[in-house]
Amino acid sequence: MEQTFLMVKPDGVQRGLVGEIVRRFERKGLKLVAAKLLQVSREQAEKHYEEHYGKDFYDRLIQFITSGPVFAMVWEGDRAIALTRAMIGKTDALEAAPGTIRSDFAVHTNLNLIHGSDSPESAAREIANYFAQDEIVSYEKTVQPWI
Ligand code: RTP
Ligand code: MG
Repeated sequence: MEQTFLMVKPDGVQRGLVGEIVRRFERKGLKLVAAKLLQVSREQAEKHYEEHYGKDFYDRLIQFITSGPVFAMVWEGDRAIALTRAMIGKTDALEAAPGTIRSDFAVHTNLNLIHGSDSPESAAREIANYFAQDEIVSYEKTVQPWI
């Protein structure tokens, strides 16, 4: 069982797409184990995007992710990291496959609505950047054996 960190970015919150995005992962059959609306701090943003430090778009990323509230979540399930990345779609909306979140709702690479962890290591690091251990809920979902 894998956990992944997903975050509706400030553009998704402003556009009222939190419900639509959550709905997709719920219907897929993944399990929501933590969620909250928050304002990303400068320190959290730098940790979040440390792999992009020094790139020409780094400052824009930090500015954007701290520009308004985000909806942070932890989802759990078999192969949750790869599945949610596939549902999110490629970084550039133009390359994202039809039916993915970015293809269906995004126009620009820098306003691409949602972040998803890309490996178990980044998931662990990102979950710890936004959630305390006691904010992650452990529970049985009775529908799980049917998925
Ligand atoms: P994310 O981390 O947000 O889930 O997106 P991703 O894995 O698809 O893309 P990543 O390579 O991690 O890049 C993080 C965010 O930086 C912006 N970006 N801009 N060439 C560019 O101008 C460029 N490349 C990346 C995107 O907003 C991307 O989501
Ligand atoms: Mg990434």
